[in-house]
Amino acid sequence: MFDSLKKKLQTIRTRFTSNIEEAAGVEPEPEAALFPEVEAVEEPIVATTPATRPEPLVTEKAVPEAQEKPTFFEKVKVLVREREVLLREKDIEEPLFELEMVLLENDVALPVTDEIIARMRNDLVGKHRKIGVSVDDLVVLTLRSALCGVLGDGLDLLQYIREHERPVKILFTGVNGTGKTTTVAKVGNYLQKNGFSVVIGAGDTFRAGAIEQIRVHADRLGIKVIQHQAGADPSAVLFDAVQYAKAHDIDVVLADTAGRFHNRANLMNQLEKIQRVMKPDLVVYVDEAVAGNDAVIRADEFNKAVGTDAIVLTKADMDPKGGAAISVAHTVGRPILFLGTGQGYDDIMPFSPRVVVDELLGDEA
Ligand SMILES: Nc1nc2c(ncn2[C@@H]2O[C@H](COP(=O)(O)OP(=O)(O)OP(=O)(O)O)[C@@H](O)[C@H]2O)c(=O)[nH]1
Ligand SMILES: [Mg+2]
Repeated sequence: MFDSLKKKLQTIRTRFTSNIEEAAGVEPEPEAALFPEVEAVEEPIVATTPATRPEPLVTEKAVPEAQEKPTFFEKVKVLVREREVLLREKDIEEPLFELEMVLLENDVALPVTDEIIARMRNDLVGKHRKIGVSVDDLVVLTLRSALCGVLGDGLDLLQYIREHERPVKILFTGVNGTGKTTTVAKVGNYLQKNGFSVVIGAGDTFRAGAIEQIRVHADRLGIKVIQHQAGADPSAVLFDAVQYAKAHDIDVVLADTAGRFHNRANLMNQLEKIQRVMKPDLVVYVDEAVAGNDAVIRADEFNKAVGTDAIVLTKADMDPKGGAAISVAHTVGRPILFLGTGQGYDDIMPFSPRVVVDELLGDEA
């Protein structure tokens, strides 16, 4: 997942680190003032040449004192740990530009890229930054905070369901073939495993074979499906699914729908009708991570057309770039709920910005 971006970020980390180390190196740090005895340690080393050795007593006297003092290596370590550096724009201009290019190449949307760069600049430039044991720590910390800043908070579906009146009604929308039906099945499986009862509404009455497809998934998972015949009004199907849930104390209704593009007026009107009739608690927009910027643009258009409460990005397992995952929440202003990570029922990951950033900044295997 996101391997291309991950590799590039490793390179960028190194670039930032070496630039900051360089900047720290030219800073007139008060090393001598902090540890004046560093010089005194160096003197006897020079004095060991037999021709210039003045008084052997100097080294003998130094031995008991040296035992109480830190060694030269320890002093240097402390110096590095204690060092503060004031970074200027020009110190990190180059790696910032490289980071910008890497993000854009990996399909991170332009405004989101700008936001990440601005956060990095704001965190690093013109401030006294303490350089820890490793400069890389500082870089990772800053990059982590910039990425988390645009990823938002995610949405914990289990907590959402616990806190809401049952049945919680979730409507899945999106363009054709992105993984809506598979996601409905995966989410059903995930909720059942977490102790919630589920019913699925077969709301795609449009595409041939769609009802049969969701039925096969649901049968495998032992989930009840409410269905009408092909061509029926999806609002009626989903209304029935909600009624069934109410009558049987089912916790969650998952509504599958036909794929549609936001500019197909009749299909979007149909979606609005579904919303009026079913009154979903959550409208979840599903798109595929591999679509990159297209997915982000479509998600935004869908949100403007019919509203969106959360986003699922499928096929993250096939996406080396990660641009959509990084951009979509910030662009649409709605959280990512899950990432789809494969074709199996368990291949779904509740979206946690922290876990995604760990994955991106983790050390390469
Ligand atoms: N690798 C991978 N494949 C996925 C994932 N999610 C769905 N797919 C595959 O994507 C294809 C389309 O999935 P569907 O669930 O039928 O997509 P849909 O959005 O319901 O399609 P329509 O109903 O035709 O609009 C199937 O082959 C799925 O197995 C995922 O997370 N990873
Ligand atoms: Mg489908």
